[in-house]
Amino acid sequence: MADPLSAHLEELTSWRADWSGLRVAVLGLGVTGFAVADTLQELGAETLVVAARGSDEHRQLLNVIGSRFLEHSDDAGVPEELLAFGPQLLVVSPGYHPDHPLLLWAEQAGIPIWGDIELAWRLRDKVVRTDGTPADWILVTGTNGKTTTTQLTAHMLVAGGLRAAPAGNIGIPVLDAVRDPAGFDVLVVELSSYQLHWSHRNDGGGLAPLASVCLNIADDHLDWHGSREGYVAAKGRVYENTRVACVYNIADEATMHLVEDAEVQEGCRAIGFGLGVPGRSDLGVIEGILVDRAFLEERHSHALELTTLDELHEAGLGAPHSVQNVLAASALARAAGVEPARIREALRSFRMDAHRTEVVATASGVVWIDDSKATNAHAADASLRASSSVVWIAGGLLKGVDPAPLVERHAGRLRAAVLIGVDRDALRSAFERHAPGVPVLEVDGSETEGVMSAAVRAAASVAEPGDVVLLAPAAASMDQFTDYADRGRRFAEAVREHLGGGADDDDQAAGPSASGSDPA
Ligand code: UMA
Repeated sequence: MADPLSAHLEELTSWRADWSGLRVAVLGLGVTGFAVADTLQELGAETLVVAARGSDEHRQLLNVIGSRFLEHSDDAGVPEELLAFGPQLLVVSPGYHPDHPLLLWAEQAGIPIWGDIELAWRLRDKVVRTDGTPADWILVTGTNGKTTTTQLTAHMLVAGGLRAAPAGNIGIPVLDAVRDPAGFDVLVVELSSYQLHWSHRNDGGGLAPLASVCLNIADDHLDWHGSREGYVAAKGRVYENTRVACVYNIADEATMHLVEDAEVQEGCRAIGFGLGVPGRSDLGVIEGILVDRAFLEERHSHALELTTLDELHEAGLGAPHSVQNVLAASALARAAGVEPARIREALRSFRMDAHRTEVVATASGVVWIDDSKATNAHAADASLRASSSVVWIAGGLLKGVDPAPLVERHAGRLRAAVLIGVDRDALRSAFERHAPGVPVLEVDGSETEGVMSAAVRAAASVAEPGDVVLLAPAAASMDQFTDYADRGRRFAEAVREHLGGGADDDDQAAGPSASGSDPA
């Protein structure tokens, strides 16, 4: 662009750089858009926030911070007010599809587009450590297990005496963490494929994490990325420029290839994790003991004990996919220098979040489990594997992914299926083709109210003692619920209402046994 200010964008790599007067269009007014506008206003930039919707609270707050809001429907062309504003930079919220008309317009007009992650990286020196350097970043991505691994890693770092916090896709905009006056030694940043798509632009942004992991790759968000290749490429960006350790999943070759293809910094190591006996430079399991064979001098002959499978079972982390998350988090924490004994301590005190294979109730020999967080086929797959006889509540927004392989794989363990949500056709036909013997019950309607009560009633009508009723929808929730948490909460309420006083007292005691199940 002719505007001389544009030339300075590449110099804007510090909180202390001169951001004043920069005209920035911010796309989206959710938690990200607000954090972006708030940050830039504080730095003296001029912001115009454009979005199809924004909460009343955010809109009011924009007024308070001196920004402006332009409500603009997604298909209404480029608004006059935006043209008149003449943005020199556009910062986009993660939920925007790359083909969004305003992004296509910005590209054509030569306006640089950044994501919030890139902006946060440039501003990470707002609060520095005693030695004057900003917090290190550890990046976590993958199709499933991101949030748990992010939380586990942060928990281990804190146990190791570091000031650390989780941020990013987990729900806390990284800009909020970067601006926290407390300051951190390490930020553990969960990144979605959307956020990775918009990061690592070559104009001065380039994230350089201490360590990074892509936990696994299965089909998800294909409608957003256009293809599996696009999705995988976005995930691969997590490893670019890593300084100490690129952590990958030995059981998922695609993650190893992403490490091989990544441009990393000199001396950075590839560290594998897996449920088998670890090779040198890996973390793994030997006779029920989780060990580190990567971060020690004598790794050809020794291994460091981290914890045992027995201890993980006691902490509710014994399912194979949880063990994988623990190994990945341990690798990241070890890369940051946390001692094995501190990792063990952290694992003893860690508690899983709600809606992740949470036992809601046990009654008449039936265990009711909320895994609403299973928003894609890969997560539902791991959840289904943990039980041998399941009444499966599934459906919602399938996001362009075919559910047939999942149905085919688990047909043998399904007592019945209860289908909810808008994309029931694809699920119904998958059952017709691949599991014709499994009874399929459907809950009509697209309203929030009543969906879960009807689903629970349907499940109860077919469940038998020894069964697990599993809400693991393999789909996003937004067609009928606010989010996965809302879906899980309503499920739990409906279960309690249905059972009345009939639930066993010790409903947390029973649960699906992960022993003997395949690794996820
Ligand atoms: N908007 C439009 N048009 C669009 C898209 C969005 O106008 O085409 C507007 C909306 O009207 C609203 C705003 O953009 O004003 C919402 O922005 P957003 O969808 O990017 O959501 P945020 O509230 O900013 O939250 C985002 C992440 N959301 C998504 O990626 C969809 C949050 O991840 C993340 O926690 C937060 O930033 C902080 O980093 C949520 C998520 O569902 C949990 N992530 C997906 C997942 O985990 O599968 C990727």
